[in-house]
Amino acid sequence: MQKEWDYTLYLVTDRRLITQPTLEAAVEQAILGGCTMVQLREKEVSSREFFQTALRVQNVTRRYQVPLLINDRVDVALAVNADGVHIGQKDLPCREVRGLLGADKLLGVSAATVQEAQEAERDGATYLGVGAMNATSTKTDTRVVTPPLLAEIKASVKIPVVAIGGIHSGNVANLAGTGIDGIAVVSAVLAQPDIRKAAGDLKEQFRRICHADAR
Ligand code: TZP
Ligand code: MG
Repeated sequence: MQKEWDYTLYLVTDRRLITQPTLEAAVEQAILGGCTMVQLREKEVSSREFFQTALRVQNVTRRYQVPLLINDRVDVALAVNADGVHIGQKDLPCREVRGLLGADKLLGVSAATVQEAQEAERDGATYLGVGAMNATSTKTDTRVVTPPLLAEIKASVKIPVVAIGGIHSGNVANLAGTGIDGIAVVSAVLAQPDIRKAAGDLKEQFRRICHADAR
């Protein structure tokens, strides 16, 4: 039986963007500002470096009891006993990942269509990451999801949905009325000079604008 998680402000990491000396320090500031989940996303490091970084970040997330998910790498997630994994449409199939992780771990799947969303739910996903809601230089190989499609995807599944892609304080209002459970961000938090304040402000804004229809 999985517990209820808080998806309100989901931080996805990118070490290229941090404004702190270390990723752990940046993650800690984001959590102090109110981030409710953390996904370690490492695209250009060795398996050993990924593993070691995961342990260091986990030191922080455990201290604040915030779940840590690992992007793509089920092996790294199992090796550090992370709280879950987030996969995309080109990674191992959701059903296989669920089998490897067991029933209790979080399993997030990126989806950009109703069909992908429903397949992921059927195959054992815990939540969906839907986007990209806006063009973003953080990840350039994305498909565009409009707010009406986001609302349609949310309405088509029972599992929580977080929106991702170029979301910041200037455009979060575009997501009002979609019913989403949270927003996932990289640069709007990690690339800011004051990470803690950026997280706090964005969370407050999302709550005000979107949370009324999130549950
Ligand atoms: N998946 C879809 S867009 C994206 C990912 C990982 C990057 C989001 O980064 P940012 O800086 O919040 O636009
Ligand atoms: Mg992936």
